[in-house]
Amino acid sequence: MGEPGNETIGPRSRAYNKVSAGLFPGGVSSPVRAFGGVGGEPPVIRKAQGALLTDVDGREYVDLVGAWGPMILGHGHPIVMRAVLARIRRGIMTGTPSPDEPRLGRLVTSLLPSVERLRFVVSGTEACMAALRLARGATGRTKVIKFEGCYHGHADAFLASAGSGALTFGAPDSPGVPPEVVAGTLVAPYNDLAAVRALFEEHAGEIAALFVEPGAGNMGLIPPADGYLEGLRALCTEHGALLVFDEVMTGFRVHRGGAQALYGVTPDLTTFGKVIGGGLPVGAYGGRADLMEQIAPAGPIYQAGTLAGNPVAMTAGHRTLKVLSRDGVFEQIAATTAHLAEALATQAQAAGVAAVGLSVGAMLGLWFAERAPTNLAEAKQTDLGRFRRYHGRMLAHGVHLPPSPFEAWFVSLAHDEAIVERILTAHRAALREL
Ligand code: KE4
Repeated sequence: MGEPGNETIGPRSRAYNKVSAGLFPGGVSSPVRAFGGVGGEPPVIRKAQGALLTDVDGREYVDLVGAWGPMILGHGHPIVMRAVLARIRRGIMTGTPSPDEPRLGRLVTSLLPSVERLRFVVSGTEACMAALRLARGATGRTKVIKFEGCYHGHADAFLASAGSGALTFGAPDSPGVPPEVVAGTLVAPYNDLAAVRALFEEHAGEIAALFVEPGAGNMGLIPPADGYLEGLRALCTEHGALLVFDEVMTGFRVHRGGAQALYGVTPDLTTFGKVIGGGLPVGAYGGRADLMEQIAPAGPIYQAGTLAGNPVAMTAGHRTLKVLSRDGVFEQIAATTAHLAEALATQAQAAGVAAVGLSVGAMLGLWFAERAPTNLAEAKQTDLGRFRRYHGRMLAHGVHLPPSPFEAWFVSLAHDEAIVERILTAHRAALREL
């Protein structure tokens, strides 16, 4: 938990946080929720509706976390809720084939033509872990390239950050990850094609796959530079490595067809999470049929999961994507996001605060800096202290931002003009108090 004394947090939130601190590491179910990146205590949220959260003390916040991406329609969308509640009444889980899996699967493949086959799992971590095993099994190679600041879930092989320098073997960035497990994880700076070319040349014939967030959201929002994704595609093709787009966050969020549709670059495999489940636990990996057919039981590469394809989760994901696919819906959310990013930046500059606002589809980034960073090293050079103070002041003024400068903000269909005005009013007040 962060520093005590955050005046925004009411007594009931404090009481819940105290009990949780005695039960869960850091008092939370996932580290970022503990507010360690910004200080203070998190409000304990008991209700969410539309763009609003209400905590256990009855305090209301405009939500820009959006469950870290899934709630792109806002909380409690009537079409999603009606279908989910009806599905629950027909049974929660059977562990057998259901009509709900092919219904969602066909919708996903219709939105992303590169996904000829897919497999549902229950988290983005599981999707990325399975995609790596598939890439290694299909190519007979073991090494993998990832990028500083990109996050592909907490499977051991991905918990590697660059050691000293940029072009180096991964060094574990968590105790419990044996060095040998990340010895084959090669780490390079984002948006640097020369660094990737050098890795492929140095490890010729040994690299199974390159994993990339085709729009980075785990070091703050950092879009791919012009030509970057095309360059990665060409290098992977040239060197016989699989290009894996981790679209857990960008999928259906930066474009209804994901970053691969937005940028026109086709990966060999794609991983999904978040929006694909509409807030219920769904992940997926998919891509070329010749690769996916190597997954058990069709092929020898093993992956399994008790709750995979949960019909209720399938239903939440299906209705979320159906509504998102309606003409004008995605465009409306993207337009709101772009307007908000622009207004946040211009109002900060008017207040004499250096800030850059950017948006990619329905993902938003606000940097306290003169220029938008293009990689993790530059992101770390932005005014992180100012973000910490700003986060606390925005919370005090009723806007719940992701509690870290290294996260993207998530806008939803429920963020209407009135909600946007509430955000900007809080923004102007917070800027005065920094
Ligand atoms: P999950 O296992 O958390 O469902 O997905 C892992 C993952 C994989 N790939 C990308 C691009 C991701 O953004 C994520 C998870 N994102 C974080 C938010 N930065 C989840 C929030 C959390 O860890 O609590």
